[in-house]
Amino acid sequence: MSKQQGYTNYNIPKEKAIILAVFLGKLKVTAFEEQLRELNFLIQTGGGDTIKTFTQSRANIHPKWYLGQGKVEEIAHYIQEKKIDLVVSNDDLSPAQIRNLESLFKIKIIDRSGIILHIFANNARTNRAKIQVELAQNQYLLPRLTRLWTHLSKQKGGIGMKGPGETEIETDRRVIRDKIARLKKKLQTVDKQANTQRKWRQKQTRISLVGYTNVGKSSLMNLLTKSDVFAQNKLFATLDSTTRKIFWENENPIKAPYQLLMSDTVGFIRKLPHGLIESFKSTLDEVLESDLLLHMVDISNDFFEDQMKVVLNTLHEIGMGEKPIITVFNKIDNFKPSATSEDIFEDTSIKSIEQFKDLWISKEISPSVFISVKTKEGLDDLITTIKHQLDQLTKAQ
Ligand SMILES: Nc1nc2c(ncn2[C@@H]2O[C@H](COP(=O)(O)OP(=O)(O)OP(=O)(O)O)[C@@H](O)[C@H]2O)c(=O)[nH]1
Ligand SMILES: [Mg+2]
Repeated sequence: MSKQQGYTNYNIPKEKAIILAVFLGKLKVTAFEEQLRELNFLIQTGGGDTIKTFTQSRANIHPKWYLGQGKVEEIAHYIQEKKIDLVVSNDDLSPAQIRNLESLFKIKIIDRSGIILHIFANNARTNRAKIQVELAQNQYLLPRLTRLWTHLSKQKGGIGMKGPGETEIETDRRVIRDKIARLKKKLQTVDKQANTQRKWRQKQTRISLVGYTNVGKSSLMNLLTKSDVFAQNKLFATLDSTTRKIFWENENPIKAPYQLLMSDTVGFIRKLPHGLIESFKSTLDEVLESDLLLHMVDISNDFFEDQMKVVLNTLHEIGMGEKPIITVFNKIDNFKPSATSEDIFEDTSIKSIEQFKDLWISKEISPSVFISVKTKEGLDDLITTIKHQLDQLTKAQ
């Protein structure tokens, strides 16, 4: 672990959190459960401990309370009885819903975007990432400021109350507006510097790792570039992109005609707050200028197909939908046959990774490789496929 990127919050007692979630019936139950598992993981990564999850099946989200009024009153009792610190909702709440729930619960309410922003604020290490996160945080906060929030932030820190580093979140609207303007200017200056840095790389062939959060991008980066990027079983361990030379084949850099550079980038997640995508666009320029994308997928996750869709949609949204892609299925050491859903292969029940490979490759969606960074299986194949793809691209030019 690089010292610079170590987490600092180990000694702070965990905040007791509860989750509120509406089940709208449009999703499959298993997909809803996966959302809750992921939200739980987000809370844990952010330094909280989920004590209980309250769910309710409804036709619509309640405009005033998110859940039904009776349920909300029951939750208010629970909060008081169990001395809960934090309420996290699975869906993004309107400023009015936050105000109403806060006035009843009298504790912090954070939605999914709020937790994601909090994790980003905790994990931002480089100057650029800090500015980007702080900007997104302030933009998110501006319409949501409540009197309780102002009151709480004066009392103590905790989830959602801190900006990047140790700075307390500002709760005065006017000051926040000024801050947003200042951060935007600052970001422009930093982006300009980064652009100059990127120029020297322009003649080299570049590959970017993209994918859902926690799929193993930084682990692969470390292995192939002999570097020490922070990789851990936490969400959004990486925020800023890092670019290094690829070393493989007897530990020498891959020889001409390519000087291969690889960039590791921020991971994606479903419902990534829009402000964050906006702020991180400049970091993702690295990806925009790369010749080839490695879309890394965690094949051991039951919902890897959903995760793939989120990544491809996000890439589209930021204007990178047309880049050549190699799909890299990682964690094959942990492949569970049950993980493959019937979505891709309809009635076929998948019994082994071999069978999955054959079926997937026969679909020829994009070139794909199956690897395990943990056991190093499939890495030679990955390098060969990368070279082959780059050859094809050069020929096509
Ligand atoms: N079983 C198994 N675990 C792996 C493999 N590759 C990575 N991991 C684990 O997956 C977790 C996430 O790895 P990272 O490399 O940090 O993932 P990332 O995609 O960079 O994640 P973020 O930067 O947080 O978006 C770590 O605990 C790794 O040890 C693999 O091939 N098999
Ligand atoms: Mg990473």
